[in-house]
Amino acid sequence: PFLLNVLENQKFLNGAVDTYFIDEHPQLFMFKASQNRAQKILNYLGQVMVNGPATPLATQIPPADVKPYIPAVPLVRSGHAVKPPKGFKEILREGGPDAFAKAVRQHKGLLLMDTTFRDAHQSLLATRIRTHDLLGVSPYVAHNFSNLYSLENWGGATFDVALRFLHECPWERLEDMRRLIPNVPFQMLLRGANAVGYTNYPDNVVFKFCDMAVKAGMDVFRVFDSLNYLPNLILGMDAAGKAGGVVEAAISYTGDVSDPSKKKYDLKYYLNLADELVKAGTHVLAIKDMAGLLKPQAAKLLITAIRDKHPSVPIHVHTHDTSGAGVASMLACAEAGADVVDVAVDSMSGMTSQPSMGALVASLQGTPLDTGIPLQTVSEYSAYWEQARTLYGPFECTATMKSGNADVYLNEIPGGQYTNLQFQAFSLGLGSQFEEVKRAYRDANLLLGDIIKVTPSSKVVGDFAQFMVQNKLTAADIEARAEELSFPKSVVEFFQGAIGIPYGGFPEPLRSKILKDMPRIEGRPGQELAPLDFEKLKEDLKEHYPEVSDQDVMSAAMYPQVANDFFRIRDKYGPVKHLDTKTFLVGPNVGETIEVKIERGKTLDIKTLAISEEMTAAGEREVFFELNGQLRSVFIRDDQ
Ligand code: 3PY
Ligand code: ZN
Repeated sequence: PFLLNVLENQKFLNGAVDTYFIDEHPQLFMFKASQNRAQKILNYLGQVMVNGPATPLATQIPPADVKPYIPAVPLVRSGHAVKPPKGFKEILREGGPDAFAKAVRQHKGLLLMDTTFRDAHQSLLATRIRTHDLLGVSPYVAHNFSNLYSLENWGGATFDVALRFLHECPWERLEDMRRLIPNVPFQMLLRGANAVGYTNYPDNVVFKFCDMAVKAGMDVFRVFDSLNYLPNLILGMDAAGKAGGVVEAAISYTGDVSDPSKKKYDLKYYLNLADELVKAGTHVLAIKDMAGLLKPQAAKLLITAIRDKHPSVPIHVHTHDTSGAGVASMLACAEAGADVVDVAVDSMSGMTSQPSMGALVASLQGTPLDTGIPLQTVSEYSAYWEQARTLYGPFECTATMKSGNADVYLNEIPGGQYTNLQFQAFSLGLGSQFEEVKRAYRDANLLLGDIIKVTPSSKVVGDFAQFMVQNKLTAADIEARAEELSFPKSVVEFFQGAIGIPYGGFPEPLRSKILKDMPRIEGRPGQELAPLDFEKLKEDLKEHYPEVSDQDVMSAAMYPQVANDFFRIRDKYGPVKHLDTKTFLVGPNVGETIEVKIERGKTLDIKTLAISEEMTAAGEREVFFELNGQLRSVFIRDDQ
C-alpha cells in the first residue's frame, strides 16, 4: 500500500513544502487526544502542587502571572497566517551553502543574527526559556525578520538544559520552530568534537548528530573548539559540512590585539588561524568573542586584517556586552567589513548577553550599512520578550547582576559563565567571594598557560579558580605544592590532554608535577575513542522505554544519565512542554483555569479545584480537577 505520513516526511518537517493548505484546514489534524496524555498532565500538576517545583528554582523571584502579549501577524480570511516573506533560507534551499555564502557576502547592508532564542537566555536566564515561549513569538519572527542572516536557536547549553531542567525534547523544539519559521536560516552552536556536550565524543557520534540536526531543520553550524585546537575544529567542520549544513568555523577570541604588551594572542595568531579555517573550507568565518573582550579599536584591526586577506569569505562576529562596549564594537566590526554581527532583542540584550538589536538597527539607519529592519518591528518583538522574561524570574541573572562590568577585560570570563560564577558566589552569602573568584580566575588562567576560555576550557579555569579560593591558595602556593595537592578532575583531565592541546603547549613543570605518571593523550582526543554502537544503545534503551526514537538515542549518546531521567519523566508526565511557563514552574493556583493546547485543534481546559487535607494510608493526597468540564482526580504521594 501507498503510505504517506507527513509527520515522517523530512521535506514537510523542514518546512520545505507549502503547508498552507494544512494551516487552513486544522480539522485534518483533529485526532482524538489520548486520555492518557491528559491524565499524565494532571499527574504533573498534582505533583508540583503537592511537592513543589519539578525543576530547581534558583532565585527568590517568582514567575510573573502574565500571558505575554503576542504581536499580530497578517492573517488570511480563514484566520490563518499568510505565508511569510522569503529570506536567506530560500537561497540556501535552492543553491546550498556556497550560494548562501555568496549572497551574504554580496548583501549591501549589515546583516544580523538574532541570538534571543539561544545565547541571550543562556547568558541571562540560565538557558531556561521554554519551547512554549519560543513558539509563541515564532510566527512574528517569520513575518517580520525574514531578512535576518539567521536565528540562533539551538546548540550550546540548550540541548542539555531542555532535557535536564525543562523536561522537553530538544529535537521536538527544533522541528516545532522549523514549522513556524520556514523562511529564516536556523543557526546552532556546535562545540566541535564536543558537539553539544562537555566532553569529546567518538567521531561517529558527532557526524550523526550533525546529520540528524540538519534533518530536523538546522542550517548554519557555528563550530568552535575551546582551545582553538585545529584538529577538533576540523572534525566539527567536516561533520557539519557532510550533513549539508553551512559551516561557520569560529575563531574564539581572547586577549586584546590592540594591546602590544599582550603577545600570545596577537594579530598574527588570529590571521594564521583564519587562513587554516578558510583552507579547511569554511563557508563563513566567525569571530567568537565569548567574553566580550573585542574592544572597538581591536575590532577594527582584526576585521580589517581578515577582510583584506580573505575578500570573498563572509565574516560573522559574535560578542557579549559584559563591559557595555558591545554596540560600539559591533559598529566598528561592521565598518571594518564584517558581513554579519550578533545581537539580541533589546529586552534580552546587554550585560552578559549580546548587544541590543534596537541600538544597532537605529545606529545604522540611513547609512550604507542600514539593516533594513524597522525600529518599530524590533520594538514590538522586544515588548513580547520583556513580558515573557518576567516568567523566568526564578532564573533571572539580575537577581545578583545589576549592570555590566568592564572588569571582564581583566578576568576574561565568558558571558554565560560570568553570571553563573557570580550567582554561585552570592548564594554562598559571601560578599567578597565573587571578587576573589574573579581574581583567582585570572591567576588560574595564567597557571594553565593563558588559554582560550570557552566551554569546556572555561570550566577548567573556573573549577581551578574555585579550588584556589576554597583552599586559600595563591598562584605561588600552587606552583610550590602542585605535587601534593589534589586538583579538581577537570584540571587534571585538561593536563592529560582530554580536551585537546592548547596553543603554545601545556605549561611545564606544572603539568609534570600534577600528572606524575598518569596517562597523557597525544593529539586529537576523539581519535582514540571507539565508535558508538547506536543499534545496541537503542536496543538497551528499548528495554525500559519501548517507544524511543532515533533522536532519543542521540540524546542518550550525548547525555546518558540526563536523557534517561528525561525519558522516565516523559513517560510519567507526558508532554509538559505544552504547559504555560508559570504553571510548569510553580503549578496552578487552586481555583485557576488553564488552557493546555496539546496538539493542533486539541485543547485541554483544566480547572484546579482542591487538594485534600487528609492523607491516604499510603501517604498520598488527592488533587481534584475539572478536565474539559468533567471531574477528575489524581493521587500524589506527599514527599514533603
Ligand atoms: C557554549 O558553548 O554554550 C557557549 O555559549 C560558548 O560561548
Ligand atoms: Zn556567546
